[in-house]
Amino acid sequence: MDYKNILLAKDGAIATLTINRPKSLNALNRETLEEMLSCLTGLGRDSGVQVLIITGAGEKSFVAGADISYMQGLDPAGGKAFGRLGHAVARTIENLPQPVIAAINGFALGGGCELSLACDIRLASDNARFGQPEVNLGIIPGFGGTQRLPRLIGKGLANELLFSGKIIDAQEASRIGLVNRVVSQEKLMTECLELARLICSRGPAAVRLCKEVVNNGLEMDLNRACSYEADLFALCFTAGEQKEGMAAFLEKRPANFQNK
Ligand code: CO8
Repeated sequence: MDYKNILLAKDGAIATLTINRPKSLNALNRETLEEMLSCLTGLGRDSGVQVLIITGAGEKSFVAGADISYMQGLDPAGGKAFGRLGHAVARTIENLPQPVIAAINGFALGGGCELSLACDIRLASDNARFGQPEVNLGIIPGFGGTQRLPRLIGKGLANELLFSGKIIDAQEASRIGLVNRVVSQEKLMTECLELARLICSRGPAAVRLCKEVVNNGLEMDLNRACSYEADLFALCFTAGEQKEGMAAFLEKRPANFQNK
């Protein structure tokens, strides 16, 4: 399917979704979010895709936020609909069976920072900048930032970013746990692809179950979450992957999970 605001590329089992509005620093308007929702829904059903990378076009910006020129004319009903669309995109990313890596190649502000928060893993280039500058526009984050940011980096650090709207650099983002690590701009996609390939070499069903139990388990109390983990652990023993993985270890050879 052809999209106007995003690009989708596939390289074997790795898909890359690029938000492609570089002239407005990849700001998210309604059309872009709708295209993302449609594309992500399709990827979720594509068993040939094992890892998704999300990035922004150009060298300056991942996503500089929701599109301010689109939001300017919204009334409360329009604001709610736009917020709900954003949440649908974020929830779809979280609920995708495949792991999602955010390749943060520049500004990740407002909705851009929030988009990265919905991903499972965040790698940033050294020119990346992060912030939730919404209060500077007279609004609050509406794409999950008030919820996912404190859950990821803790309430105190999140509140500082949310209340001040200040922008931090990639090193600071790494120090506070907002991103996994920082690499040079030139190496960002290579690092993301290397990580994606490593994930693809593991048992695909096991990787998907890991994502499911981490995301759902974090919403439960520890007792229920551990019991849930035990159920999914048991499920692993119904699949050929477990037999192949363990046989390979004992036979001192690399596991081959294809078609297991
Ligand atoms: N929306 C629309 N256009 C944008 C945005 C944006 N968020 N960010 C940049 N642009 C446009 C600029 O208007 C400019 O367009 P033009 O060339 O036509 O004038 C072009 O991109 C280049 O930007 P700048 O000239 O400003 O580039 P600078 O290098 O000088 O500055 C900055 C880069 C610092 C990133 C600056 O552009 C900026 O501050 N942008 C706005 C950042 C921001 O406030 N983001 C938060 C937006 S609010 C939000 O995200 C709410 C989330 C709620 C979502 C709800 C559901 C999805």
